[in-house]
Amino acid sequence: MKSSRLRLMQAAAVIAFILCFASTPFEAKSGNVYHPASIPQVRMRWQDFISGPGGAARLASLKKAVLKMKSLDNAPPTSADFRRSWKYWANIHGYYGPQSMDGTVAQQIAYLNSIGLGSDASYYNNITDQTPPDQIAKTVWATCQHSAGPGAGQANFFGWHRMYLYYFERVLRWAAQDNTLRLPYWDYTNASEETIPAEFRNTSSPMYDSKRDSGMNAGTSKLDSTTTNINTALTNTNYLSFEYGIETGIHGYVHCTVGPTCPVAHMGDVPVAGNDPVFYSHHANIDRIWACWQNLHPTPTGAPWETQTFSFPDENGNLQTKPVSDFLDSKTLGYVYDNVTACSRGITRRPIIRAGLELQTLTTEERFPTVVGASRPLPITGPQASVDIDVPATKLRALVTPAGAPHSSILVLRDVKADSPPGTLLNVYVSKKGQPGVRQYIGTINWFAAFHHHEGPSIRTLEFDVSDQLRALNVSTTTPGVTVSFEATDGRVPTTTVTTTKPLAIRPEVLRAFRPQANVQIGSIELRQAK
Ligand SMILES: [Cu+2]
Repeated sequence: MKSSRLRLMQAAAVIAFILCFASTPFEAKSGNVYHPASIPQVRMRWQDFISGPGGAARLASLKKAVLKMKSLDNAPPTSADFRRSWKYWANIHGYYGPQSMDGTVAQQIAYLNSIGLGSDASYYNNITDQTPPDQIAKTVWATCQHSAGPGAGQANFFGWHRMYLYYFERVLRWAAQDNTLRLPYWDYTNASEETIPAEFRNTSSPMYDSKRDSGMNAGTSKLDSTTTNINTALTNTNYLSFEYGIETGIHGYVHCTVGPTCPVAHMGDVPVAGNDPVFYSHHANIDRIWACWQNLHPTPTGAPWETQTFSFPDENGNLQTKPVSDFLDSKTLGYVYDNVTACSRGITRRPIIRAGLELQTLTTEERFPTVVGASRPLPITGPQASVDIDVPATKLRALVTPAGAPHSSILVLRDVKADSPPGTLLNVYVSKKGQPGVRQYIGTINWFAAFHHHEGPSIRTLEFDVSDQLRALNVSTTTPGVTVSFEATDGRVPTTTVTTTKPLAIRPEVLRAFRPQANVQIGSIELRQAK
């Protein structure tokens, strides 16, 4: 029989072990300053990250890490150092090369030339073909995931990118030798933070990238605060619909608008987007938006996407393979977001409904079964286009729920496609039938990840919650339908723009950028009513 002293010592050892390892499910490297922190640290808003006590030290640590990673770009290709390099982490998102699904740099340039965008070929200067040097690289390069849309079983846009940032951040900590370093996020959902943060625009900073829209990089252009408002998106109770909406909405919009345009390097082109330092603060914000949603809605458990596994190298260059389910709670990953309980801009107009988990797997057609009106196919051959949807006045009126009710109606844009990149984004508005001058903004169509030179253009179905817009339009018992209109935009607004309630004229550079030969087509537009 063991002595009580021995049992006490065993218990102490067990407690010490738990204290050391329990807070992270991952392999802790004891003795290393960069082992996954056992106490969650805050991923901060960029402007808080760089200011206040410690701000200068935090920024210095981040810049040191980025410089260190960039210094390893030419490390021996099968070394752990190469797996810690800037280039390697960009290649994990995507790359060009003879073995890449996306083809070579030369093929991308030839594609741009073939569709009349040859003037953007210079953005590919100094971008070189990459070849995975070993089995680890073959396993992890170009593995970025997209969401499959409402009702689909697999959906790991959020899951894969959270894992990607987690391991990237571990490498950052190793590179800075700073166990407290966490990725800051660029919070463009805040209407006062629409300009790319100054550090990323400073040409002598390691955070600078010349391959962006020149106005965005000069700070004379900024994002459009109408497009970056996620108030309505956060009220979406369906996980797959929310994920798809964020990916095809604000996420792609920021890529194409920092651009210079889609599909052009860096941020506008999937295979090379991860080369731009602002990519990681953009995706930290997308990850935070997911955390915001998780804070408001129950995350479904046991969904097929949670058991999917992905592989990344850790800061020691060792391959790690984990299921997405290990990454649902950021606290266990060593970070939490500030402001995660206050993600909406001001007061939301709608309460958050904590919907049952069964709702998470429903398709759009199951959630919004009634088509109250549908349009004819709409070709968009000019920078402005519109189409009417006839709806009996009583049916339209019935869609208008009191302010504060759950979302009651959506607009589904079926089979949105184009032969080649349209050169601009498209803002989408809804108005009373025949009155497109008095319109409500509902969303922006971007073309991030929509074109690949090796395959035809993707055909996407997009959906927009229009409950608040229909209420604001004040449709009456004599309103016989709605008009949906589209207007070309480059997604940017001059920083000197004064807020106005009147629609502004389309700027000349946007008119020049719009490409009618892209032959944008909207298969049909349906106005659908919730169950
Ligand atoms: Cu992205």
